[in-house]
Amino acid sequence: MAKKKTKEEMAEEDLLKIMFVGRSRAGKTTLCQYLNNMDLEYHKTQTVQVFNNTMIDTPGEYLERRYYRGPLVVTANDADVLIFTQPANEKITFFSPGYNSNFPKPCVGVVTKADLADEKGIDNAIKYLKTAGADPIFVTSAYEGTGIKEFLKHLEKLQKEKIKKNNKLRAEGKI
Ligand SMILES: Nc1nc2c(ncn2[C@@H]2O[C@H](COP(=O)(O)OP(=O)(O)OP(=O)(O)O)[C@@H](O)[C@H]2O)c(=O)[nH]1
Ligand SMILES: [Mg+2]
Repeated sequence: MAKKKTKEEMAEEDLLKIMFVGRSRAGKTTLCQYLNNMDLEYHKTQTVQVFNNTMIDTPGEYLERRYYRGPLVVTANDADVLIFTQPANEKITFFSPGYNSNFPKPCVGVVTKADLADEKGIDNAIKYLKTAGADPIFVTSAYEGTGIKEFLKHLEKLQKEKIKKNNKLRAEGKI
């Protein structure tokens, strides 16, 4: 079997690009930091930020303010997959029902801050994400590292699918 390529060795167009969406302080940047083995440091995201050429981090305002709906959809053009994030310890959501229909892409749900909530809070966050059209949904805590392995495994699967699709297009001379 061929040796798996590192991200640096992979062709740019083969890299799976994921984009995080969620309200301010939902835990998007912390999750990006965790996934990139960085120290978890709080920085308010002021504008779209790209980690490692594969993760697009957006400011919470992009979801919260109607004014930013357009930029959010435009930014999503660069992503293969959207990650809707909903904190487990929040009783409200900024995701409207069927929010996924704004994007012609797979939308995965991530419940964040599971360490701050009880089962009821987690179930509620899952419900909000399901209603927003996210599927599948992972329950995580960047502080405790829970649920991240399952989330990464799913991303790995999507990454393989993207490479397979691109290889097919290459064989057909389309890319
Ligand atoms: N307890 C706990 N706190 C968390 C977790 N993830 C993030 N936080 C905290 O939540 C706060 C906000 O996290 P960020 O990752 O900056 O949130 P964000 O979604 O990027 O917010 P914006 O940049 O404003 O859109 C920070 O103080 C984090 O330390 C978690 O899993 N557990
Ligand atoms: Mg942020």
